[in-house]
Amino acid sequence: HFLQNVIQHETFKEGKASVNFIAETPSLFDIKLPQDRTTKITNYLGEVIVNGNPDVKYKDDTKIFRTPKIPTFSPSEAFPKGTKDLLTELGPEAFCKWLSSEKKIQYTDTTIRDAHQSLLATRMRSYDMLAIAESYAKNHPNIFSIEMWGGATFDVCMRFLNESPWTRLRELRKLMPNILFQMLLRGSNGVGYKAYPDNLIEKFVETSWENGIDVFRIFDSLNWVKAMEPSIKYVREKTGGIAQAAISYTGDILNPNETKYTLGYYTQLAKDLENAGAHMIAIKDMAGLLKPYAATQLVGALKDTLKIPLHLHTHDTSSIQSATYLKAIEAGVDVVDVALGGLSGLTSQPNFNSVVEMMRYQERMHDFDSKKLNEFSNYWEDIREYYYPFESGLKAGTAEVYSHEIPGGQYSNLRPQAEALGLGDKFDLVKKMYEEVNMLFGNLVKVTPSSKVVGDMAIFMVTNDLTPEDILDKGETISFPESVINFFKGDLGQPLGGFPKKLQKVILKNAEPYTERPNAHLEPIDFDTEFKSFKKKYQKGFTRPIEFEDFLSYSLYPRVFEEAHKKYKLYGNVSILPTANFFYGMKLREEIMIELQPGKTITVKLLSVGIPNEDGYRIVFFSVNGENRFVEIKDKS
Ligand code: 3PY
Ligand code: ZN
Repeated sequence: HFLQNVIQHETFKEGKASVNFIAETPSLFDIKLPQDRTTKITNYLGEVIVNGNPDVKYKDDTKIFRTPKIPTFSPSEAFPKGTKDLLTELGPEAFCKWLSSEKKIQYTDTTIRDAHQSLLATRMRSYDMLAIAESYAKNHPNIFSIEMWGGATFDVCMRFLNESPWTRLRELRKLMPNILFQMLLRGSNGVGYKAYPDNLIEKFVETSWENGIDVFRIFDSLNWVKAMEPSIKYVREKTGGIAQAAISYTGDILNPNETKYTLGYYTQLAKDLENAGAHMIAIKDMAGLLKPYAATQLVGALKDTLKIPLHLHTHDTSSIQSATYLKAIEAGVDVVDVALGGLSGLTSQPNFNSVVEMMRYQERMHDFDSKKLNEFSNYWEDIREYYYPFESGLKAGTAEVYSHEIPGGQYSNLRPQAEALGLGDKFDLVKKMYEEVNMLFGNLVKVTPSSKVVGDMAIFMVTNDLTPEDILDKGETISFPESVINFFKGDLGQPLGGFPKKLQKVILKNAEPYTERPNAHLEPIDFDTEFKSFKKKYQKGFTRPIEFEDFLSYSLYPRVFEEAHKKYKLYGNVSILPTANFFYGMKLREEIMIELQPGKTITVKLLSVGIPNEDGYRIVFFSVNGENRFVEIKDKS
């Protein structure tokens, strides 16, 4: 390193180095030794041991974790044929014809996307998914699809888990090559909370397919067909995958006084999406509002209207959604979304294991090995324990959901968001305000990101002790949250029936709203030039090659990527750590195995944690493969 410093020095390169060059150039002695992977990972462990994981707000030191058991499978046997093989063989159109002709009810397993997004604030790590992936794909190859990507998982991967979402996708794909992979795409909002340039969405769709996504569930947070059309087109033109367009369900079609979100509204919306080129339609019941008898009507009407297959998604917040599935299955729905028992129910999806049993010996039964399926449920039940700080606190189903209409995926986030602002005790008020804000805003479809706007406003109003009347009367003097202002400007598109005009004026003050697609205002990305400079900037000092996928992550979430990149430089790949150690560090004398790469495993034992020295640093001693190592960690307490 010293020599490298010498030969790279300008004076030396120009041939001007005198005999005193070394003595006169102290910077030659600035030697940065490359940190090896073991040093980085022990630095991470040391940091969490001394200061905790900043994402863990409460730690229970008495907690004893059970050992999750992976159901047996044969590693040497080939993967049995599944839906992914069928899609490759048939292509999307013929595949969907096959699906329509299938009598058996089909299942999408949402455990590793929506279930943990809705129960555990999206914190599930790849480590726990990868451990079970091959066994699952070999034991249950007859699953229609695995929802495993998109929605909030994309940014949470980088923001809180120090992982690349792309690596998760590719690693899972290798271990589950036979079953369709499904993602949730927020149409023109990609996997973010705002509109992005069209050509970014196009590249994102194409690259997601190349990395392993097959089924793209496309929705818009205001059910605006115009905002979904480009994504449907990109899936059709740039991939061999399935464009599944979603109608987001709100209100109650059974209510005789409903004038906005009626049965006619939904069937027309679905027809428009079919005409826009969707291969399939999904009913996206993000809050779990579709009651059993409403399902009979809605599914029946959609089956009569559409030529393409129909998929139903719900959340079991009220605890009666398996009855909705029963009615939907009777009415002819093709696929339903379920989560494995241990991560099902409440704000998550209905219980896969139990729905399979509900259908046993019935006309549309789809056979699964229940004993094995229950073992997978038990695996997730054990794994879930690691994530206790992220539980939403909801203990039982609640009929309140029919009033506040908070989506399952938002519920598990809204409470911590409220708690962080000191509103933990006022969560009841936040839920009530959510309902009032919805009416104030004109009764919206509420799903990411429109649901976040309503949530932000509700929290803002509770914090500042404001009523809807205050907003209308004194709004001119109030500075509203940024997401609310942007929403009323038209940044998320146009809601059904338009914006309430008076309120829009109050919120926007003098700013002018627009009515065309928000993406129309955005400059396209020049991928060639921008990726080149991105690579140059971020490759420096980075131990893995920067890839185009990183550039997409950066384009969607620049600041989040930047932070994740810094942490990666510091700690390397922490996704290889067992989950308990990632969140809670290590206990004294605990010994763990870490697989640095396939075939290279190290054993790390925590020997001691010193008292802080006068500068506040503690020495943390480990034994790594029998050799002593220490790291110095600043105690931030
Ligand atoms: C998401 O967009 O993340 C959702 O889960 C919406 O329901
Ligand atoms: Zn959902």
